[in-house]
Amino acid sequence: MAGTFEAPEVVYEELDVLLVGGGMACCGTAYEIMRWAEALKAETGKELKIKLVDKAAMDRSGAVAQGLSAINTYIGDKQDPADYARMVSNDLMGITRDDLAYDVGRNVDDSVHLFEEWGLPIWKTDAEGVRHDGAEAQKEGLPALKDGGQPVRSGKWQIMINGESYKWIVAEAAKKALGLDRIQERVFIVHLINDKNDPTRIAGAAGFSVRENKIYIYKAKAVMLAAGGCVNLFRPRSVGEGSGRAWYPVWNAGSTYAMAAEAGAEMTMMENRFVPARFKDGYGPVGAWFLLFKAKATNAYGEDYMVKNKAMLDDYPPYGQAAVPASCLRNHLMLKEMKDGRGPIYMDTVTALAKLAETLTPKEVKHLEAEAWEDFLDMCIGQCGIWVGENVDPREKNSELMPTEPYLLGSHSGCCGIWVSGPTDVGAPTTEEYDGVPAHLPKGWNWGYRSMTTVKGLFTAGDGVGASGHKFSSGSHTEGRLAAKSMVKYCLDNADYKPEFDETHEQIAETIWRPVKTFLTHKDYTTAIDINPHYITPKMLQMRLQKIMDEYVAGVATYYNTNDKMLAVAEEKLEMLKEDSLKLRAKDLHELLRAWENYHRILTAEAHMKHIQFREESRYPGFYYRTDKNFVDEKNWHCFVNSIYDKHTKKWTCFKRKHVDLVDKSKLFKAAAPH
Ligand code: SFD
Ligand code: AMP
Repeated sequence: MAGTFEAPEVVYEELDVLLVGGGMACCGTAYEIMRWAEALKAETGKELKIKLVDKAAMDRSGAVAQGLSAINTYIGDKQDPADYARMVSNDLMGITRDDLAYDVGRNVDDSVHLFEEWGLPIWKTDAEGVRHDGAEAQKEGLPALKDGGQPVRSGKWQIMINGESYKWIVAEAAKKALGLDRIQERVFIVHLINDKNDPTRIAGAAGFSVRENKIYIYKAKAVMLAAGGCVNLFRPRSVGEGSGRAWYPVWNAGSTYAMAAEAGAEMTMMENRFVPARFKDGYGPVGAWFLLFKAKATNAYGEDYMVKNKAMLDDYPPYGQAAVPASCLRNHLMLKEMKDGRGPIYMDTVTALAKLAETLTPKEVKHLEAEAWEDFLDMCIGQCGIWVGENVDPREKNSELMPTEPYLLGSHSGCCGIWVSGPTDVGAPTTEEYDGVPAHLPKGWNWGYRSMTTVKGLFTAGDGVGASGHKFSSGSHTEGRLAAKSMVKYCLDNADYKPEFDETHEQIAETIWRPVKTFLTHKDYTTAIDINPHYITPKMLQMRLQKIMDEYVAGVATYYNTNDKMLAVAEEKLEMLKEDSLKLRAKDLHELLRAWENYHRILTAEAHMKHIQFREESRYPGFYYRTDKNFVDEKNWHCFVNSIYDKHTKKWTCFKRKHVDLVDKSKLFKAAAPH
């Protein structure tokens, strides 16, 4: 359709609440908000106008698109939310918000119970201790989790599911709650709009249809921004023939972080990243292997590097040789082997399956072997292709592991994101007050509405919430639900507020359509559509971004190393790239999507770089190293690093925020040896 663009139609809508995204978090908000909105209508007759907008189709959008094999956060009846907050803190090197983690911990099981009620098959253990997979458990009539049914735990926090249709099930409930009239799919939101009279307030959002020449502008009092994390800001390991393969979903393009930052929201821990250890080339998940199959990872010579290198843990907080070392530290010990030339690293599937066969019945072994395949089929089907293509039978041949390129996210084993208001009833009462109510949380952790960012009316959840990782699918859904309640309260409390935009409809449309105009204006200058001095293709721009991040901001090219000098180079190059992004071209709607995704990636990448530069230590060894400050400095840097972006000057300001433990960490499960 190159060159056949017509001027876009501008569609304008006035709402009370806009939900941006249709992933786990937004599905949680969608489900929950209707309960409060309906109660409000029954009580006052006032009906809130609510709309959910997703760039894709909710049934298969977001990180759970392919399905999952485990729910990684389920507390159950044998541990408590404080244990969960401790685990989150331990895994993220001691700098997390206990209030947020605790709040997720005390509410998350309710979401899991709903998933089961909606039809998600959950593995169960019967009274004799025999495991049944989801369908079998249902057939046998084993009790539901909420009625005391015992899940099959793969790990302390994780439970096994038959989750190929997980997202479908969760989306169906969200759609049913909202009603299809309140849902608009295939609309990509480009930016949020601030209020003309109060720049610290949200007034709406704007985007475009990825199928039709239409620009959508929404006015809203409250906006939920839950558009996932950020993938493909670093050059991936899979290039050329493997290009496009990644662990986290490529369609999570940093929209949450970029749009929140541009709206003026305070960001937190944007230096944090997740570098998952994954099955090489296919990015297959490892959790089930480590936790359910009790497999060990070894260097090329069969040595268990977690045991061999355990003394390396002593240098690091929060607990040195903790029972379960933090994810970054597990990588740190693995990377030692790789850097010293003892790679490749292997998942010892052969020994793990042989050991299981010693204690299990042949039927149980067969079931677990099927699960080994299903784990990939559910979450990462490409890994099955690799096993089949490379003749891998996990009983006979070990598979390589590899730390991947970095990802930015706040819901999995990472904690970058947006600074939000915490729950009002966690923590000890302080001398502070909010609206006459004694505050429970440290100063600056609560300003009335749970999950609201520092921009009034702008809420977030899931990957959007910073300083509190390990929420995963269930915790993200939970956070979406928690936010829903306060969004309705916010609308009630601001019933008379009339949002006014700080830009005109014409300006909004012109900005969004700029890449199209750039293309149409210059396309005839050359005969080769992709070669033109007046514009840059989204693909080329993405490669430039990935090269900068890979080579200067601790990507795989430098074994995750960077330093102050490299960061200064990146700073300059990213600034130029941001300037050049004004020259992005879009020859069709697909490229318009790619253009704006990449713009969001640039801002996210810039935040990441600025935060790493500001934090003068290496807080996450194994995820990244600042070789000029290759240590953890508890005295000066046991704190949050937060930042604010100014959309007018296009500059970031980073600053420290005090970290406080609300949960007693001395109780942490310390053990003699890891694993
Ligand atoms: O194996 C716009 N996750 C796992 N969670 C678990 O509980 N168990 C597991 O087994 C997990 N594993 C796993 C996981 C993810 C992936 C990719 C794999 C394996 C391979 C993590 C969870 O999936 C994750 O924590 C949640 O999904 C996070 O929820 P949320 O809502 O924060 O993000 P989302 O679901 O990706 O949804 C994002 C939505 O935003 C839309 N969107 N819409 C409009 N405009 C824009 N500009 C937009 N940009 C994005 C998307 O379409 C989507 O709807 S394992 O590793 O441990
Ligand atoms: P993954 O497949 O790596 O995404 O992990 C799934 C779940 O297992 C997450 O909750 C991880 O924190 C956890 N996990 C993965 N590997 C390990 C390990 N070696 N030790 C403890 N927990 C792990």
